[in-house]
Amino acid sequence: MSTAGKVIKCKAAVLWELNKPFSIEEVEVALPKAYEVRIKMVVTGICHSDAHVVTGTLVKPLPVILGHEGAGIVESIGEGVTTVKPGDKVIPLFTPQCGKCVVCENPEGNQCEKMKISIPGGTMQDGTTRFTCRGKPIHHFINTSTFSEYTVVDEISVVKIDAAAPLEKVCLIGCGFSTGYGSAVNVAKVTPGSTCAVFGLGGVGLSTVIGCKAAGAARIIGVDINKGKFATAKELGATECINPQDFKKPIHEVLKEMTGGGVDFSFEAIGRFDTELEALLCCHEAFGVSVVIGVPPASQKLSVNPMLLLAGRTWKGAIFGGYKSKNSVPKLVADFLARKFPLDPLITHVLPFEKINEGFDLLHSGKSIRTVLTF
Ligand code: CND
Ligand code: ZN
Ligand code: ZN
Repeated sequence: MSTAGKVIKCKAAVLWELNKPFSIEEVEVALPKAYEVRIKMVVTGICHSDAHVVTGTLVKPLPVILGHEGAGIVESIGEGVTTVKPGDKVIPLFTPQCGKCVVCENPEGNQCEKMKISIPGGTMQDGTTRFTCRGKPIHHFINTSTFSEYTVVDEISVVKIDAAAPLEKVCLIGCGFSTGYGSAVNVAKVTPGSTCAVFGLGGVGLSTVIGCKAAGAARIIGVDINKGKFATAKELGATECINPQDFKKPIHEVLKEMTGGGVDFSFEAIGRFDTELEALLCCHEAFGVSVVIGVPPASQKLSVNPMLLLAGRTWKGAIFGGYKSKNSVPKLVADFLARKFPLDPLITHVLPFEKINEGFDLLHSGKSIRTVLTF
């Protein structure tokens, strides 16, 4: 029975309050309005940014349906939609590409003016929501809300991908893989023969390792307090892995000694002030580039003396690996199909959607890299 033109009742994971488990609820998903797309989700990954909302590290309005690393099939489209049609395999884009704003028109940068990661948001572009649960409107999350059997997104926040793509794998291109990989190849622009340090070897950091290797780095040093991540990091290209807890001195000093003055490129894929500073300090003071990938705690500040940059260091950051999403995601999917990079080693667990809280427990315990939930 066709669902097009009807309100859909389906299951979704609703976060009602901070620091509480997700509640699997029946929600109503309204019709897509003009320039909107309703998607039947097939799979969704769990990323640490979702967990940051649960803990309040990333401030977003509640109640909310989280999830931003999914893949699905277009169920129906609103008036005026031209870039996707029902039946298309798609990936929702938490960083949209409107194609018209100053950022979209600039060859540099990718944070389209239609979405800012730093503002609460929580609605469609028209300021309203398409989700209702127990009679209450439920907020959207960064244009995606993939923790629902059906979701509605703006057309600028979704892209068609190759019909041959295995959705249970390429969903990672919706966030973790592209964020990490792009941080190495687009944002830092890692050079052949260089030395890199990657702080945090979760789904994002390991994808950075893959990117550093693809860019031809000669040395890739993984840094994590969970030694359980080292084997996969080495499989994906890390040449050495170190645990800061094994050393008495700060880890940036250890890294400087290991590399004769500092690494060429460093990446922080954790989301902590102390490690963001350590990552900055471990890159060479004259030519090092340090990239902030991890989402830092909201409404707190890190005090840094600009002297750290005066000798020539570069400190930068990016969302979604600096990729202009609509242009890049279909190409990344094609590259995956052409076996230019692996995704399988990043997917350690596959669970039915209903076990979403188990998936978050695996993330917090450090036992998983990526858990993919299937609908
Ligand atoms: P995940 O939890 O899988 O990995 C984090 C890793 O960091 C784990 O292996 C931890 O053991 C390790 N770690 C924790 N504390 C320390 C420490 N003190 N020193 C060394 N290692 C430590 O997280 P993820 O890979 O899903 O996400 C990583 C960060 O990237 C997180 O902050 C997330 O919010 C952020 C992110 C950013 C973007 C973007 O567009 N910039 C997109 N998605 C996620
Ligand atoms: Zn734009
Ligand atoms: Zn993410």
